[in-house]
Amino acid sequence: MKCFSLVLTVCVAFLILGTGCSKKENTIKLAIVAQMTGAQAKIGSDFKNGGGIAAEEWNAKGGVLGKKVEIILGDDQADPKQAVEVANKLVNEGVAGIVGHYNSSCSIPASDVYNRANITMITPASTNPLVTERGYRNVLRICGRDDQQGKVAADFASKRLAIKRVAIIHDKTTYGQGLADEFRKNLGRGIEVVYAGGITIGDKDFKPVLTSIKDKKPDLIYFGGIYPETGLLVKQAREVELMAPFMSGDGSIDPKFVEIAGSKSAEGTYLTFSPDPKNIPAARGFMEKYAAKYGEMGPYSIYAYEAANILLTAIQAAGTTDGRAVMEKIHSMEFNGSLGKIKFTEKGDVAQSPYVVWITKNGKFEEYWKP
Ligand code: ABU
Repeated sequence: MKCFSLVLTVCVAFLILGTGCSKKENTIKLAIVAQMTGAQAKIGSDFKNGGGIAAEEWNAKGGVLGKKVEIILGDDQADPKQAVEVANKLVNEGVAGIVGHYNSSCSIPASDVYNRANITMITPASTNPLVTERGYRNVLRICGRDDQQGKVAADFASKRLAIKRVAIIHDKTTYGQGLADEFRKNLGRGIEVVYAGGITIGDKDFKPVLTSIKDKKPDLIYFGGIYPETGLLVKQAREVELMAPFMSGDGSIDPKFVEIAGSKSAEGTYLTFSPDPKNIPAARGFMEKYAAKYGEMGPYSIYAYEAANILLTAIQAAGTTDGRAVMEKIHSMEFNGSLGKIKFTEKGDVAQSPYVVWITKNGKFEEYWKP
């Protein structure tokens, strides 16, 4: 009787605190978190749609551990402080895994929160080396890294374009500045950096800086940043008759870049990204499904899909949502999904991440150069 009273008291206390008694989750909660609002919101949709298809497919097969997969969306607004706030909220909601974030500047501080809670985070797109260089076993990515991407861009500019003078701009973020630094570090001998400087995300008028770059007569303008600013820079460069080709990274390879720049101005822009998933037979099923449901997929839609599949596969294989068991499963397994075989290194990077150079032609992106 005494025991029953004690249990009842504890239950009442839990109910008062709003947590409920013997809280048994009926679903497996999977978080998809990125910038769902703001200038980069298109990326948030790409993540939501890609990860959502994975959840639908698992639910159609009976779910994971016999439970339905429930997607919990998080909006970090591409803001590091907001990312930490959202991370804490997702931990409190009891999510079993995180697909996200997009911006390296959000993934890095948010992953401190997930690390303390032993929740595995797989970022589909954060490429700054620091994401996986802090020894966090629960932090992984299925994209490549900017030390790889920056080198491929620099090799292309040095060897293929044989440039002699380059202007380097970045958006002052962890990703943009980091990528621009990697590009610069890997340039061949004898290439003069005629301009190097940062712009501010959200600014709309880049003509003063572009006009000063024009006077320095670069053969190439390299930009480390994301498509809203890339689009404006390319558009306004042509408006001030700065006609040197542009080059940027994976943050710019989005149809929105062409929409903002205009197809004519965007023509010939070089971008580094992973090889075209169109050429991966295993990617076809997802791509067709995505196109039928949402139209053209974004660069990282399939990466969000695959990150979700890896997390759900590991939970199923571990037989539990226990954070440590899930992260160890992920490290020990080889996954064979829509992007082909994926095996993680000890650090949490993918064992292989070959970057190639793409070119913008008639408003579309196509593979152009392989190192
Ligand atoms: N890698 C694309 C941009 C996202 C980021 O790493 O910040």
